[in-house]
Amino acid sequence: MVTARGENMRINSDRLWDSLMDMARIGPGIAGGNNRQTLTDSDNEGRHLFKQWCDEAGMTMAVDKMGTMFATRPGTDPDALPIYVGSHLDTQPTGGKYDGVLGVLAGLEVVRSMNDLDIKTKHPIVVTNWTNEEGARFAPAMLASGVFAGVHTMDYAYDRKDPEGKSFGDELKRIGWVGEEEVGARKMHAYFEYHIEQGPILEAENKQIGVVTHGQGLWWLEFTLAGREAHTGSTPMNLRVNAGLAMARIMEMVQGVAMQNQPGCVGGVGQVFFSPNSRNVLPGKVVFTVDIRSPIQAKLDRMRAEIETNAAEICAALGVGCSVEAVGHFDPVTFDPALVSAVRKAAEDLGYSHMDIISGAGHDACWTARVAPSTMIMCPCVGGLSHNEAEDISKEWAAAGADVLLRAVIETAGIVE
Ligand code: HGY
Ligand code: MN
Ligand code: MN
Repeated sequence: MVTARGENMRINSDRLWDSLMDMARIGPGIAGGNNRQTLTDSDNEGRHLFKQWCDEAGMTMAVDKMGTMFATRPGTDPDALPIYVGSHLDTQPTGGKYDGVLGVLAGLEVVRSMNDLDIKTKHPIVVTNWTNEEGARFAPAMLASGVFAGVHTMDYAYDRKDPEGKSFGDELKRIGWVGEEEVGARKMHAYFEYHIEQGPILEAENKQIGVVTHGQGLWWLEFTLAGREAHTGSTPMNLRVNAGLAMARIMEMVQGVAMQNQPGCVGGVGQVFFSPNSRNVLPGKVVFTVDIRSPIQAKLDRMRAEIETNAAEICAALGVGCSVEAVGHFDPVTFDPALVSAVRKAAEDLGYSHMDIISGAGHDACWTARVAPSTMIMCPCVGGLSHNEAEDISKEWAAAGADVLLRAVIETAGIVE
């Protein structure tokens, strides 16, 4: 039980907000957000700032071979497994200031506040920055936490290429963040991830806290279509082998499959590569990734099957070659009921409005849930907008979720008088 001393326990919201704004200055975007993609020089700069702050808070930093950062605040029982609090500092190319960053810096703020309040806990606390959560530069998303959970091998991860052909392993070495620690060697008592909702529900329902019970499952299906390069002007319509047209029809079909399977699923395309990508050449090759998600396993798998079957028919009708590779996947996840209850109780004790919610986005917690009790806390974001430089939250929303994180973590870590 949190003792009387903990009754009015709150984080320092000014300090949290200042840290968010300081981190946002690293890897600025072009429209007020961030472009601090994984393993870039700006990611490196953000990592060093986070390490400096952790050192100042008296924590000990360890780094594993995927570059994930683990900053430890000791507990009173050296044999007790730590409580982890984390998320990610890498952003999308046109990312916001809060996606991932809020969870890492709120974890730091939890430790800073425990230091201020001179709170000792039985279990150590470990604040975590997972490498390459976004999967924007190197697919798939949640790559380092996936290796940590035993879903991917490190060789697979090191070999992932970015659009310029650079490998994850080479880039991690280049920025100097290949740690000593074997990935997944450390064990967790529990894992908490605080994150903006990245959807419209909490704001629309006027709730301060999302008590996250589940996470959607996901497939990333990378289609490679083979057309025939030809002149866009002199090639008669009946002689075209048009991979671009096939892609357009597949994108329309994906929209239709998602709409036919409502409620509780989404489908779309965010990344397309045309080759040779010349205005007056019909594409010889088109590569694009279909992103489908649902909290319902059967629906997710049915949609995948339907999309792959329909895509093959669309391409056959146009004489376009079609191959597909799953480049990202995780099943729907159920978070740990005891930790979910700790989050709900913390919100109630603090007097914050709250509701149960399913995470629409993927998070590192979706993988840690395979190896340790895990859960998430969410705060609203303006208009539900994320993966957009205009992503925005209020200082009050940020602080409320961090207060809940502080209380839930301490409740789980066990205060020692
Ligand atoms: O794709 C996701 O849901 C996360 O932003 N990586
Ligand atoms: Mn995120
Ligand atoms: Mn994201």
